[in-house]
Amino acid sequence: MTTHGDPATQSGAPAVAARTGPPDDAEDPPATTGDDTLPAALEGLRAAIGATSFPLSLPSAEPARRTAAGLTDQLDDYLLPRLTRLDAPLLVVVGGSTGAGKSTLVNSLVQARVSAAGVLRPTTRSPVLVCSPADSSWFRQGELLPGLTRTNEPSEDPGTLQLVTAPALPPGLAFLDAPDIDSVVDANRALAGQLLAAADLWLFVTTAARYADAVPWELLRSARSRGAVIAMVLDRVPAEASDEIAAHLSEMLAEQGLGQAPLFVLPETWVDGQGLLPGRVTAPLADWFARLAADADARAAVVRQTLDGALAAVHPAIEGLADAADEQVETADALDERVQAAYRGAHRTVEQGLTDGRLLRGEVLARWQEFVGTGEFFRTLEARIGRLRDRLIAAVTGRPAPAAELRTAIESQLVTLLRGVAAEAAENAYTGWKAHPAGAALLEPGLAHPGDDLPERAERLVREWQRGVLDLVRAEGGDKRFVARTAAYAVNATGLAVMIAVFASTAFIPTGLEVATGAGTTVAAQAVLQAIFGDQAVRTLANKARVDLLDRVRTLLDEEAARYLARTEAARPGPETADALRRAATRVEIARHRSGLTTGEGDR
Ligand SMILES: Nc1nc2c(ncn2[C@@H]2O[C@H](COP(=O)(O)OP(=O)(O)OP(=O)(O)O)[C@@H](O)[C@H]2O)c(=O)[nH]1
Ligand SMILES: [Mg+2]
Repeated sequence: MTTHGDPATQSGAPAVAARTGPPDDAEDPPATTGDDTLPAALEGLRAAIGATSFPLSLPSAEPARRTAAGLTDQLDDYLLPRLTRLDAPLLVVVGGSTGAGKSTLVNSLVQARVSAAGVLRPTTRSPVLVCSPADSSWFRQGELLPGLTRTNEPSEDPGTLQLVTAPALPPGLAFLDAPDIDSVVDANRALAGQLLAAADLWLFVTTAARYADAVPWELLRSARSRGAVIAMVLDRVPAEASDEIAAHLSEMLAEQGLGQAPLFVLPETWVDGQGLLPGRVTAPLADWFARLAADADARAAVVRQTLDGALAAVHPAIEGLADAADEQVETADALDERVQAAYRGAHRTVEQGLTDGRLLRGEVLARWQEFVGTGEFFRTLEARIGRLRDRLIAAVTGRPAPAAELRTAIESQLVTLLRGVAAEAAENAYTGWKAHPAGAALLEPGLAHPGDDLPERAERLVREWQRGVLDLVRAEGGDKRFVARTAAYAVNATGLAVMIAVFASTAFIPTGLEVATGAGTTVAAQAVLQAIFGDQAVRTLANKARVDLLDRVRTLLDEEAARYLARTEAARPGPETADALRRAATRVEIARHRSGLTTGEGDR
């Protein structure tokens, strides 16, 4: 009645043991001392993974986060404890779809109802580990799967591991009945994956009805790629379809590179009053495990193969993590560049505004002409300009001295320009990020506009610059020809002239001057500007004042850009992260080869 696949895999010692040769430790002694040991290398790897994060929302980020979490779990749950106790009992994790009969099979193999089997799906929600009483202290002490709280009672909490002993089970072998792998319950699915990663041997249970489902095959492929030792159970197979289904499943296994995995085909049958399968149905599987339990070398070979396979899979997995970390850094750089380009553009606009005369229009121009028109300006200047004075004063009707008004006009004109470019830059940076998924995820609406305190800061900037110009005139103008040495007003007037010169800093007079005003004042203003620009000393001062203004504008815009850059900075992995991962993985690889674990099976 009992049928199963390739009988060759089930004769003598378990087939998996036959495939793994003894470790070649004649040349390479197992590493046990110093920093080259596998445990030390794995601790280093764990730290390197812990130092890595993938905060930017990229397609590679979520898989990388999962891989990192999975690797960390596997290091803690299995690799590190297993390496320190290579002789610990072999753990068979029973996995598969819900209702496949996993719990029923485990109960039947240990001949006791240790794990509830039932009609409600899913039944098993928290793992149940059954071992020989002799092995219970190892599993209870919690080296393996340290994150799961040990309990003696059945539990629904996926954070617990129920421990049961079964006298029928020989020492050296334990079964872990896992929740279903394709559960609708998220926690079940995650836990099943974690448990399988802690298995020395995967016992994969599927049914005649479900063996073609996709999820199990995905898991099997990943197990295979990790070099885990796998055995398959095809459960509840109707007698008439047995050959056909077994052949088809064998074919599928071969296609997936799992042709070597022992396959046990269990016929559909009735469970007894205890919910156990008849002994004759489970006999081939029970025998296979009995031989494994009795053969310490075979068990050690299984452990080595799975362990080495898992270690061999570390390097490619870490390579993927390192690439994802690099991508994070590159993306952060690219996002930064979008912001910097927007604010560079803003700075350029201000620079242009200082050369194309646009600041010399409207109010500033009107105030300048008033200012010049009073004649007070000229009293402060040297004779060369002074010669113009009489002529100009005649041309310009006397008006109150509007130095303060000119200064205010300059301030408001500059502030308007700064607010404009800051608004434009914020919008451009916002659009630039919005167009990138990782950028969009970092945005918040306020970033589309300049910072709340920008108007205030712009005003302060201009006032400080104006004060700076006056300081400059005072410091440098003391022994210059054009400043009357004593008059405070001269400093003020020259300062304003310097500011105007900054606004038209090429030695040309903006055309706006002509259109904006009546002929008389235009002549005056123009003449004065020519006189001013003709003066080397004023030009020098104007250049310094211009550089100073642009420096301050740069600082202001940098502060604006910082609102964006702080976000990428917070998200950016350190530049060393990816290299640290790669170095740690290389160290593991070297330690693995030196450890004597390597059988060749893991080097796929
Ligand atoms: N007739 C028959 N019923 C079976 C067989 N194996 C399991 N069952 C029944 O199928 C139902 C599900 O079996 P379980 O052992 O609970 O299945 P499971 O894989 O542990 O399910 P989850 O814990 O939900 O993942 C139970 O009612 C079992 O009694 C079998 O070979 N024949
Ligand atoms: Mg179950």
